[in-house]
Amino acid sequence: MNTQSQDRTAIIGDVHGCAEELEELLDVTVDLRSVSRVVLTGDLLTKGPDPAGTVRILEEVARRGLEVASVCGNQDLRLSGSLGRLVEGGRPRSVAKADRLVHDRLVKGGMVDAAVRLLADTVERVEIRVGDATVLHAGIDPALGLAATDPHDKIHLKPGAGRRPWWLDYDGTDGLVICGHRPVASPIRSARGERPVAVNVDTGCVGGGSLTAYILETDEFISVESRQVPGRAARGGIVAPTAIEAAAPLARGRVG
Ligand SMILES: [Mn+2]
Repeated sequence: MNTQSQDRTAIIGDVHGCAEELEELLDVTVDLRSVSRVVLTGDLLTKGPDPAGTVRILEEVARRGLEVASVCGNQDLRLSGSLGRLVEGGRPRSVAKADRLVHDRLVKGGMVDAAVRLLADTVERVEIRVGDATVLHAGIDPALGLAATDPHDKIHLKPGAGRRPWWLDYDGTDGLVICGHRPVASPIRSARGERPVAVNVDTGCVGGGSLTAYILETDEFISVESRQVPGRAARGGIVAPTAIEAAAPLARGRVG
């Protein structure tokens, strides 16, 4: 089937308040790859330098007529609760210090109400389907599959001691699953033959890595370097993922 070049999807990893990098990555993907739909893997506003700018850029993108939505990250969920309490006049000490900092920056940038709206939309979406692909924040339990993984795990899943990242054990049965949440040095692409089955697009921008978009229809990764390292010049371009082979199919227990 032919995919219209105007109908492409950019799936962007955890932004964490890195507004400049987000703006640059959106410019690159919209201009070079005719992206018209943006899906973010969540964890939008915490940790990084410019949550107000991040909200403003996402609003502008929507005004320009692009479809834009984010799945719910663990930090979006926590921040959404914190902002709700602060906006309703709750005592600052009742929320985590990190969330107070985000709140103060949003106030300074005049974006509190817009951030509350953005997070209200975000926390509603544990996963977003685009064709046969599913975007979610943290991952799935490969032994249970997409449908049977607890929504809490889809948002919070962390490999425990000795537990492997979910994508190493996912056989692709439930189609392509794309996550963020766990920063990696270069994006992860697990494939069965030519077909990608698992992608991690969080390349740790807020920690000095890069911000990456996965172009779903062309199976390409485009990154811009993080500005969170002093003196580093911005540079965008196509990057090669870490390629891994999908796990062998598992015998799954029947549910019901
Ligand atoms: Mn996360």
